[in-house]
Amino acid sequence: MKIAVLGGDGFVGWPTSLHLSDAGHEIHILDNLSRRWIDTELGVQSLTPMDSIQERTRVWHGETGRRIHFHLIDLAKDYELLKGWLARHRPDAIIHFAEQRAAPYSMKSDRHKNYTVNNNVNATHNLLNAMVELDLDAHLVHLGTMGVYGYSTVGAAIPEGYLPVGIETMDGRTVSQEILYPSNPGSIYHMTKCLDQQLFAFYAKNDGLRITDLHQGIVWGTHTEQTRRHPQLVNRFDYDGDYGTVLNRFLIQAAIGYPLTVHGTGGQTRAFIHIQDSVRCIEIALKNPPQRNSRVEIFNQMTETHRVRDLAEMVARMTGAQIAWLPNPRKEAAENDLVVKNEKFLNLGLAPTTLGEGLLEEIVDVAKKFAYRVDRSRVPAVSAWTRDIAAKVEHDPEGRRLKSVS
Ligand code: USQ
Repeated sequence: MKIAVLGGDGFVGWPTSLHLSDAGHEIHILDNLSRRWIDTELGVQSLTPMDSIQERTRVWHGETGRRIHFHLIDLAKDYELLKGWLARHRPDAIIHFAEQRAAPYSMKSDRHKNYTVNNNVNATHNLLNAMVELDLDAHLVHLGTMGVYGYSTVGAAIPEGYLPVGIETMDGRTVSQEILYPSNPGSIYHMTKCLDQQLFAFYAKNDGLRITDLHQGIVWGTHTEQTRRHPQLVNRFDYDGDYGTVLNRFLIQAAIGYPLTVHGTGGQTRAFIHIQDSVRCIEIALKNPPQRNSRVEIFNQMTETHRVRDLAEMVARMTGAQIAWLPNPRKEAAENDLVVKNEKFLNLGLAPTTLGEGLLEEIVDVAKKFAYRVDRSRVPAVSAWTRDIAAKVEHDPEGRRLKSVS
């Protein structure tokens, strides 16, 4: 297949591009490199040293003889460029990762809120619009988030996208319907993924587009089979308070002797998936497209659920790290249960990689190897969800006053 990977320079986009190239597909990465600019804005860098996208694809070609093509395009801003590219290349499938994906970054300021909404919603809409205009029958696979559901405890498992409901009619009958599970975003970033869902539902209904939305949990790990093949193919690995995600952060913190930054009681339960499974799921989704004129296909792309404090205690046991119980910079439930259905991927052959498989040590080893690149002052999460909360988040675990509230 000829596959366009939008956002193919990012944390999941890059290993997905390698995985699919390895499987024999023709890969075209479209990316505006915004993630690299955001590193510059925040004054942070990936724990792992990353080469330019051109250098990465050159090394891949040298290793495998396979070419990955790169096109510098901003989906949100360059509609005509995107449309022109799609008209010329007419890919069989499009994987859409090209969105700002960090909740804390999206909550940093009014400017960051605007950027996240404008970037994410316009990128998705420009793409759908161009596909219809060009009569392009490509299968669109989108990286959504488990966060569209919210994490509330309702005593029932979260279904894969759709919820059966009974609606009472005016003449006293009950009609059954399946609706999108009520969205309940916890950040501006998560809200943009809820808006994406509405765009997909409309374009599938109105124009018959074939769309799969993958509601992914928190990704952990860094290497995949392909990124291990050469030091310059290494994936990016974020540890800072905006882009680092919880388990990877704890592992890096343990490696550099920094207290593990648990927010609140650590009672938040979240869904997780290893990066290797993430790229496998995307391949499975590509092989199982929905029919034209059917509703959006939705998969829950996660393999396990864990409570944040259990993860911290596990990492502390494994490494001897200290735990810092910090005021929570986010507005979220202090404690929640989470049960998620994920039978669709399991039935299609996914064999989950779980936390107990020795991969945690591998991440600590990677973190130790590159510990010299870590700026400890960028570890605390300083982005507060409201002004009231900002006033409470005063010091980092090492006792320094945080800049954002000074
Ligand atoms: N947390 C801590 N300490 C930390 C970092 C986070 O206790 O140092 C807590 C947070 O308060 C939160 C939980 O851990 O309760 C998860 O935070 P996270 O930063 O790991 O994940 P999140 O902000 O939800 O976002 C990440 C990805 C996003 C993806 C989402 C999937 O950045 O792109 O969509 O995970 S999900 O969480 O299932 O919605």
